[in-house]
Amino acid sequence: DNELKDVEEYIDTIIKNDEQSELFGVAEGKNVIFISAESIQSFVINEEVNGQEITPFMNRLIDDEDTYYFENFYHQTEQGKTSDSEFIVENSLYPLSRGAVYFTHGQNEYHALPEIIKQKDYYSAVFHANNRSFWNRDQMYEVANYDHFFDEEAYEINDTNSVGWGLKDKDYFEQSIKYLQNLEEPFYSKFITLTNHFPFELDDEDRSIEPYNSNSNTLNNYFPTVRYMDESIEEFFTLLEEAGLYEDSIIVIMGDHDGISANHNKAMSMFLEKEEITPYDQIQLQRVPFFIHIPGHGEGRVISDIAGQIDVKPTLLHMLGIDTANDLYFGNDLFIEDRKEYIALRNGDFISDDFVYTTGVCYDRANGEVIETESNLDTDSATESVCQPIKEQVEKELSLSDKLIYGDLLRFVNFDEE
Ligand code: GP9
Ligand code: MN
Repeated sequence: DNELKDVEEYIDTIIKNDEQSELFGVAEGKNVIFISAESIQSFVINEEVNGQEITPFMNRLIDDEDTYYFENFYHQTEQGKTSDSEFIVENSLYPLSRGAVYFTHGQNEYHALPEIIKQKDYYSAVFHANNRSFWNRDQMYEVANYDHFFDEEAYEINDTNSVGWGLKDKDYFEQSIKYLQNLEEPFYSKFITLTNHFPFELDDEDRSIEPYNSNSNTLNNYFPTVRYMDESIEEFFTLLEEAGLYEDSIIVIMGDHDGISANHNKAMSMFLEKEEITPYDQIQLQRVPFFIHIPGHGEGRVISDIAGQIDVKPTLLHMLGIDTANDLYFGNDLFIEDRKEYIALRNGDFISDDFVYTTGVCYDRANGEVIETESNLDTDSATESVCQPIKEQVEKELSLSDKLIYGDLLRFVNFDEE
């Protein structure tokens, strides 16, 4: 119907183009190991607390010639938190502005990544040591066409190997490897870590660095659990090598969403050595790490272009050598030149190549200076505004994504695989 036509036309004209990425097919036939890293924000990367490096492994990974690291990559989640990030990555659609789309629209039809890669005979599995119905994952994973979900019942969980939300990340990766080794190849596997989750509890024996010292225990305890997750991922790399899985895989690491909310801004400003956390800073704090590690590739680098979770699906599909001409999505392949010039956050805020727009104010992205305030954005002089046209485009894009979801419109699309 008409709404679907609107979406298709928008995507054809605004989102997609014919440019083929230099990395198209680079991971063809390889396994994909996707690590959803709980609550990690980019401000901890290449930083120290009490004179100690917070993420030594990830910092080294950035310098590795096999790694692409995106330093201006934003999470785009809302109330659905981890599940929103999963939804964005699987579908390259926006989550909803209220509630969790995993719950509210779990009956829809989607055209998710695990389903698409079946055309290249990929087997797909999720590893997460929590109850399978949490975030309605059991239903959504089926809808997304994952072949298997290794939930908490696949793991041995007891008092000594758990903390906070459950199984400790190091034990989780250790116990996962036997399952991974037995998957049909090529596989797409998603690992969702848990230890670095609010309220950031950790046993002394697992604490390699000391907490920070501020008025926020949340921020204080965040650093040791981030470090623990960093170590657990390092150990996972070693396990993959020992299992002979490393060479034939690409490893993606993505922060799912922020871990430290604006409630802790006083402590955060102390840590960042800033007088205050402005709305501009608050947006910049929504950056999460994004790594694509391709063993043996040798051409990795740090990429500064703005990027977001919405871009992950087309990027990965193209790396796997899958054409997306018939797919519907709102992101761009991160390895093409000609991309959208903005990353839309779910509340209508955005980051563009030049601007950061939030709380009705348009900031210079380069230095955080105020360029325009609400008064000259929303008036008749809007035609002269630099942020207003992008703001309107972002609103349109979000509403088209919403239409797809509210109307369950993907059920009318013939994606015509193979
Ligand atoms: C729960 C875990 C954390 O299974 O993924 O969820 P969150 O609270 O971050 O959305
Ligand atoms: Mn999470």
